[in-house]
Amino acid sequence: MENLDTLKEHVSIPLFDRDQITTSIAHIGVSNFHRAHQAFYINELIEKHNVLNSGICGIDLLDSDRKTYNVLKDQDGLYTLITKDASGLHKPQIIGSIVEYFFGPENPMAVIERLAHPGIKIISLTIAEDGYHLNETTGEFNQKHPAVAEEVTNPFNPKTVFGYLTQAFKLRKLRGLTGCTILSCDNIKNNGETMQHSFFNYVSKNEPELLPWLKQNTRFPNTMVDRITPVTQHKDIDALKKEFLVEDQWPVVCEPFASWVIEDDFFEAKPFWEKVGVQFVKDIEPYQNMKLQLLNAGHSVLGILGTLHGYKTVHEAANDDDFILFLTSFIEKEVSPTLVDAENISIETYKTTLISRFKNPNINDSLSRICSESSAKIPIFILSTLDSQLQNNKDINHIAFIIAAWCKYNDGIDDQGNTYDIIDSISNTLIRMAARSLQNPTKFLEIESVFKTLRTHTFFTEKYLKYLSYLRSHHIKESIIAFNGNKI
Ligand code: CS2
Repeated sequence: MENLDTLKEHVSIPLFDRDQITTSIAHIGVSNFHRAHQAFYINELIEKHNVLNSGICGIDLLDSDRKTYNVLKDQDGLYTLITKDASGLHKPQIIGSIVEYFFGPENPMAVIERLAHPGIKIISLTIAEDGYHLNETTGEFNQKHPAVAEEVTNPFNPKTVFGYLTQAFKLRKLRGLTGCTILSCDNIKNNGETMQHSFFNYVSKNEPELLPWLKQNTRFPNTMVDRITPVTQHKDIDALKKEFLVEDQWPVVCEPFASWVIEDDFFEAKPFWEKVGVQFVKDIEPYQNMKLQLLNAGHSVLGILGTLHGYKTVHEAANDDDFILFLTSFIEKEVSPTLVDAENISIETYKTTLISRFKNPNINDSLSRICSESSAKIPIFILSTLDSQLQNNKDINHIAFIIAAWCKYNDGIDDQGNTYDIIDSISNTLIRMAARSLQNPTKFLEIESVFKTLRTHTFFTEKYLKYLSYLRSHHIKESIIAFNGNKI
């Protein structure tokens, strides 16, 4: 990565002078997704529209991010984004919008100072569905989380995003500065509001005198983010070196499709991101529902059902006609009735593109990525649809089947006899309750943090129990075929 000029014959390189860039965005959680999405959009903004004050300061806070921190530091924040379409066209592009990079565990005060700097106008986040530490049942911030318990006794060495933000905003207040916009880019409903709720709840418990200032000095727009970005594999690194002569220790692969919709509710004037296709809207709801309930739910369906069969990737499951028939009929009968069209987006077009996005064989997205943290994903992606359908006395057969299949998924063994890991922060509970459901089939529904009171809803449980019993004695493929043919 040292000599960008020598690469330009093979890949596109940033056409701007990175030394001229100033930073106005701090991003916490420099994931593959961030690097394929926001950092890509900002790179376009700087390159095509010369918005030089849009640089990103990348920040990671978890010990487990040390390896990625070392790589990005080594590469001066540069990395290759490899966009792969279904026809096999690979377009590598070096992204230069991350111009600074900080690592919390190495120097927490430097991170706090950077977040407190008045030049930072937007603090964006990808901290994953389970990073908001909200107790699903009470709606309260989970003060008992070990990282939170540790940082409240040592506030200048924070562990969570909430601890860092609290210290940074205390400094801003003390220095007579203003606040900024906090932009959640995670796949959760009303992600901005959720962040605000978690953060304000945390502050009211741990630093209550900061709260009135924060209320006046911050904004939390909701967003919808979309671009399929798999985990980087060794073969991507090797192919980049062999085919394009680029030595990158951690490139990112993604699909051509990208979309970003944001509520127009910024602390200061909204940024010029419309120039690169970002859509600013008044109300995120129709956009987020469409995306979470179609794409993310579709992923979870293929992930759970596909893993049970023995498939390893999204495209394998999406290219199986029985699986896709099940998915499309779930979408038509149970998801579509809960969605409404919104400005500049047609649900019908999104649905059609979705299936070809899933089928793209070059993305190689692993079902283990999709199924990871399902206990946080299923309530957002699938149970919200169930709620609306139940409220309107509409069809819920597919969802009952999917939840029954998820129970069986937690047995950890596929129909070929191979085992797989359950990657989830509550994996012990999932595995235990799935095992106990062999004797007592409603047991799995007793996981309150996921299902709340669903087990008391007999209209749902009757169907769920019927499918669970069928799934326990048949392979998933047979069960899907029977379901599709209205035999169960
Ligand atoms: C996936 C998402 O994590 C998941 O389960 O559905 O990461 C998905 O790939 C992105 O939201 C695409 O926009």
